[in-house]
Amino acid sequence: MPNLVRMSFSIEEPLLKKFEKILKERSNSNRSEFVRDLIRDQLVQDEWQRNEEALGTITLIYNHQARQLNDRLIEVQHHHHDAILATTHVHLDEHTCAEMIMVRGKASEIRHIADALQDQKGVLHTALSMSSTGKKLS
Ligand code: NI
Repeated sequence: MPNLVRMSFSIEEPLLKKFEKILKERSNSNRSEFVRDLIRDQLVQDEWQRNEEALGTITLIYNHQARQLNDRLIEVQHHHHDAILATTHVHLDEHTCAEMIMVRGKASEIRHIADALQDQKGVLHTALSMSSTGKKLS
């Protein structure tokens, strides 16, 4: 564990009130932990902007009865087999599927995979959760 260093900063009172309101709404948070989380969020955004190695989770919602959609989705994933770490498939109802695909690679490749999956006809919704390999977060 690195040494902890205390710091202080100035902030406008109305903004401080908003900050304290946010903290109150989060049940398990203190000021220091909140600021650390904000800094790490920014570091992750920077990793994505600089197109570094990142971790992403792509969530797909689709109707499995759409023409050859399963085959097309699997084809895209096989094309990027080196980057795809794991896939979880959940049957939401009689027709609707949810698939969560965990991807590790350059940020641009993760975005490309998400776009290629979203472009398949029959995909109802795609969400990309942008996270980090964690190497630079401590
Ligand atoms: Ni299914």
